[in-house]
Amino acid sequence: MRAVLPVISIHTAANGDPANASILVIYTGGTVGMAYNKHGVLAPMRFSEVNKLMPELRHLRMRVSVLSLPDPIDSSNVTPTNWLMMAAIIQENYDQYDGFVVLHGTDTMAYSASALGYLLENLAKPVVFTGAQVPVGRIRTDARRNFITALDIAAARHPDGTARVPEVSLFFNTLLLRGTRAKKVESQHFAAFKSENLPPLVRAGIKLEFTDSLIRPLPTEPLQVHTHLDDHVTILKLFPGITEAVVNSILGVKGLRGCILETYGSGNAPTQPWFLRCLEVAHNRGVHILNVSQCEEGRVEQGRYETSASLLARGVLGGDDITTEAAITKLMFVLGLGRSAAETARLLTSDLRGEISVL
Ligand code: ASN
Repeated sequence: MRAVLPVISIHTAANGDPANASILVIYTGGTVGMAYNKHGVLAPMRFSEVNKLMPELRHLRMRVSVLSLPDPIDSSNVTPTNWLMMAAIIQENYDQYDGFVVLHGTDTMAYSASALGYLLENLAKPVVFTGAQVPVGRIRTDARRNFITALDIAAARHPDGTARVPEVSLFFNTLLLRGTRAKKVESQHFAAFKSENLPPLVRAGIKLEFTDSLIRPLPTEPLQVHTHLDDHVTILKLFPGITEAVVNSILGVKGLRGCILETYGSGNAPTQPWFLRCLEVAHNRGVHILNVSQCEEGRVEQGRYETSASLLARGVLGGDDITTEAAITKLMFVLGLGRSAAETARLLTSDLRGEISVL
């Protein structure tokens, strides 16, 4: 049983304006809240320190409460346990808030936003991930703008009071992207995230421009928060020259249940007999293999070329236009449901949270 985390700070509009929304911020760490430590490297600060650097929070017309993970992390250290904890926090606080903002490091933000997308089924409120490339205490920080716009998006409602973006999303620089579509593409510049196969849900300029037709509709069923992720999974990225020993050792991992096979172009892979035999052996052992393209744009079309027809014949599943980030977390989620092999394969090839475009 997880200890309930205390709310560590609450801001309400300083000028006495009535709050027009109530938002819970979950602080996990990341550059957004880092400072240089005594060794001269960036490390996460506690939110009490971050808070002092963000006096703006008092000027928003919303009530902002903040929870922090017990030990804020660089997101390179994030684990499925952290994702389950974030989902549980949202479940515990779901009725008390209009929306949620997750402050997170950029390195694995697309993985975390994807994982939360799957774990939070029938979400009717916004969950917006954001972070920064430059820490909040630095003059040229992008933290303030990202954080404040994410709060605005989490608070945005239609005239009938329903949320404008009732899904897990990721805001960065000027774009709100679906969590299961986002990818970190930049480590130096501010425009760090892209979604190649789905346009942004919101563009933030002088105004917030919502593209309502792309935003997921409100669910008709109540929120269901899933509590299992199976980490018996791997990613096998192909490259010319990959050897049988490498493929065998990856697919032969004891207890492996699922593999993302990162292929070329529209889902193509070598047709050498040793390679196809490795796949066949893994498939016969019950390993689910999902074919995801190394290309950022476009989609897997198994059977278009001879080099992908051979995969189809060996039980490899087509990942359509899914990102690797959304695919590996989908694999953990679907395997965590503990369904039959046929149902697992059906779910892996179905659109669960807007992560693929079904043609
Ligand atoms: N290493 C940092 C993290 O992912 C990078 C960042 O947040 N910009 O936590």
